[in-house]
Parts: sequence; C-alpha cells; structure tokens
Amino acid sequence: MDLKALKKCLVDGDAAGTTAGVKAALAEGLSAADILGDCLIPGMEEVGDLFSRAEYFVPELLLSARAMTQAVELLKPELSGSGYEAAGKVVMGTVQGDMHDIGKKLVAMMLEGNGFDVIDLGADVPAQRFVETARESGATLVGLSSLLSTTLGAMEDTVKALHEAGLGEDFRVIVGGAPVTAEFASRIGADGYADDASSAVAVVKDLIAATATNAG
Ligand code: B1M
Repeated sequence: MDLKALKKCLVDGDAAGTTAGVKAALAEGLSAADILGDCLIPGMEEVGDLFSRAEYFVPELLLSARAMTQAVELLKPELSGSGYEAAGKVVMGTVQGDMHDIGKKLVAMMLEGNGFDVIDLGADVPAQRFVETARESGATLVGLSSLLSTTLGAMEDTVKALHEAGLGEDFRVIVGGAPVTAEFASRIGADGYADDASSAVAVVKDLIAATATNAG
C-alpha cells in the first residue's frame, strides 16, 4: 500500500479512496498505530496547514474530517480489543463550544483497547453533563479535549465544576488537545495532561494506579 497515496486521498477529502486505502493497508498487515501515526495524523496536520494558509476553507476541512472519521472507525477493532475486565471507568468528551472530536475519539478508542470502560459524550459537552455522567456512572476519571484556543476557558470551567462537585477523593481529570499544554493543565487544576492518544493511556493508568496505592 502506498501510504503517500493514502495520505493524499485524506488531504483531498476523498472518503471512498481513504477507506479503500486503509482496508488495503490493514490487509497488508500494517498496524493501526502505523497507519495513523505515519499517514492519517500527518494528513490531518497538512489539512490544518492548508486551512491556515487560506488554501482550504471549512468545506474542505469537513470533507477531510469525514474521510478521517470513516478511517478511524475502520481502525477501531484493532485499537480497541475486547473481552477483558474493565481496568476502570472513564468519561470522555470535547468541551462546550468545540465541535472537534476526531482526536478525542482516538483517545477513547486507545483507552478501550487498554481495557477501560469508556463513556464517550461526544463534542460540545456542557460542564454539568460531565458532572452528572461522572456521578451517575461512578467513573473515577474524566478526560476533556479542546482543539480551539477559544474553548480553553470552557475547559477551565469544566475542570472547576468537576472538582467542586464532590465526586470523591479518588476522582481525577485529565486534559488534552492541540492548544493545551502541561503548564495550562496544571494552572487550571487538572490532575493530568497528555499530548497524544498513547500518552493519554499511560497518564490515565498512572493516575488510577496512584489512587489505588494511596487507598491501599
Ligand atoms: Co477546525 N480548527 N475549526 N475543524 N480543525 C483547527 C483545530 C485549527 C488549528 C485549524 C487551523 O487554523 N490551522 C483551528 C483552531 C485554531 C485555534 O483555535 N488555535 C480551527 C478552526 C479555527 C476551526 C473553526 C473556528 C473554523 C471556522 O468555522 N471558521 C471551526 C470551529 C467549530 C467549532 O468547534 N465550534 C472549525 C471546524 C472544523 C470542522 C468541523 C470542519 C472539522 C472538525 C470535524 C470533527 O472533528 N468531527 C475541523 C478540523 C478537521 C480541523 C483540523 C484540520 C484537524 C483536527 C483533527 O482532527 N486532527 C485542525 C487543524 C490541526 O489540528 N492541525 C483544525 C487530527 C486529530 C487526530 O488530532 O484532534 O489534535 P487532534 O488530537 C490529538 C491530540 O491533540 C491529542 O491526542 C489526539 C491524537 O493524537 N488529544 C488528546 C486530543 N484530545 C485529547 C484529550 C486527552 C489527551 C490527548 O485527554 C483527555
């Protein structure tokens, strides 16, 4: 499979070509992580660069996003294995005002693949919905995603609402997304920060292990 051709399909917003390319790459034995890391994620970065240079506009972003979403769905079975006991329950979502959900979906899939039970609330999620879902489900960890610098305030408000909701001593919040930094995460009182999906899994595991150690 020519990964350059696959990347071009994604950048061109050709969903049929992208899904056919992903199927061919999987059939040739490439791993989901390699297809994502060497081809699809750099492809979306290129789409963002084209948008920044005003060569692409929102319709082109939407076409590439649709192709990426379909590709990610195809990779889901490999990213999220099944059949083992849940390592913990996590609520995930993109904060209010922000419609970007591809990166958050990837984080959710990687967590599922590592044995976590994930409740994915989608995008544009109000703070109170995170609070209510965490309370009703008994999840001990919430993951918040933001892709817009204009929704970092909603992320801060959501972290505050979750910490003020009295969800228990073991409750933790992690944050991530392109404009989020470790410094910002710590300033708004988040318990963890990760800059990509695989480090998010490591951070979630560490936070849950630390609360289990403290409890023991
Ligand atoms: Co928009 N958009 N977009 N967009 N978009 C960006 C984010 C932008 C950087 C493009 C640019 O200008 N270069 C820019 C934001 C600038 C800023 O605020 N700093 C931007 C803009 C401006 C906008 C609009 C305002 C455009 C407009 O209407 N004028 C508008 C906003 C709408 C809204 O949300 N209210 C808008 C709309 C859209 C679409 C709807 C068309 C579409 C999203 C479709 C969808 O998600 N279903 C879209 C897209 C596709 C993008 C780009 C091109 C690609 C985003 C993406 O999917 N990346 C993006 C440019 C870019 O990122 N280079 C852009 C691939 C994905 C795998 O990466 O999401 O970063 P990412 O996730 C990573 C990490 O960030 C991390 O792990 C993931 C996997 O490694 N991560 C976490 C994410 N969440 C995490 C949570 C964690 C841990 C890690 O813990 C909980």
